[in-house]
Amino acid sequence: MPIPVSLIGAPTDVGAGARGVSMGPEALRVAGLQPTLEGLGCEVIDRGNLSGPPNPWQPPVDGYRHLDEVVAWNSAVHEAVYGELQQGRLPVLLGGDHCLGIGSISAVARHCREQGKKLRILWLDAHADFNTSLITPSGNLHGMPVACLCGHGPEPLVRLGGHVPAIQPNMVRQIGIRSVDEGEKRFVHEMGLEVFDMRYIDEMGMRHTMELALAMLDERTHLHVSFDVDFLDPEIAPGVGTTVRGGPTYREAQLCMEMIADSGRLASLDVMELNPALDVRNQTAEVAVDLIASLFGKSTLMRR
Ligand code: Z70
Ligand code: MN
Ligand code: MN
Ligand code: MN
Repeated sequence: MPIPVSLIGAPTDVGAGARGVSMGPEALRVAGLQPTLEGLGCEVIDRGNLSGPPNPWQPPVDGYRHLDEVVAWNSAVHEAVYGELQQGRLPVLLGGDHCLGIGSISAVARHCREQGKKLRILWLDAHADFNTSLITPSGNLHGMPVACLCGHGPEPLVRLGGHVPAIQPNMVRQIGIRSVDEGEKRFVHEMGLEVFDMRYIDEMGMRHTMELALAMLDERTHLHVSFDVDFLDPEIAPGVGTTVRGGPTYREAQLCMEMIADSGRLASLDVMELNPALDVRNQTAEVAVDLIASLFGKSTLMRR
């Protein structure tokens, strides 16, 4: 049976520190996301783009930049993702900045509670995105979604899915992390987040890392992947707001995606922080589409 996939564009950069990720959804479409997934046997509907307030480009207030706009966009994302899950479809959120992971994952968590499913979240990112208003160096909400989902953040974002907190830290596995702020580092440790940082991947390899990140999944597990494109090394993915050196190579990233595909549990996906304004001839979007193909089961040979 073909996998029913729904593409949902969320063209905004209200949570980011640089303008341009609002163009991410269209760049992914131009790079051929829909035909690529169809070529792998998925049944794909492109729902088009959500709408929301423009980016007012204001300084932070009480530790948050553009909080009202971020709430409006996340509410729209929450309803859209929840609607697709209720119809038995696999939502692919095309960002947009990573603050939208709050709307997306709170919807996934709500669906899992209602369906009695277990939830595992793989957070592929250069950043831990675990800041709060008290420790953020920037006030940018794309640096705070994991903390918000775990119940630490502004009231309207923390209760978006109706259940506080939306998720438990032990549902999350972070992979590829290499840029964490000082206060954020302490908070990650305090909350006991499971982080496979780049040092771990260097020492143990991507294969071992993914075996652990995907350990103990079963047929009741909903696997959500939140893919921040800055996870990738800037050599292959220059088109992101903040490049951070020392990320996974093309081959490491492919293996990561292939092992997720092999788990057979992928049930929702975010593709975030792609910035076409900083890209070179859409190459980062093309790399992202390549990797998403692997995530949906593209492989070189027949697998046993
Ligand atoms: C920093 C902050 C960030 C990008 C997340 C950076 C956050 N930790 N940047 N994704 N591109 O401002 O909170
Ligand atoms: Mn479901
Ligand atoms: Mn991120
Ligand atoms: Mn990031």
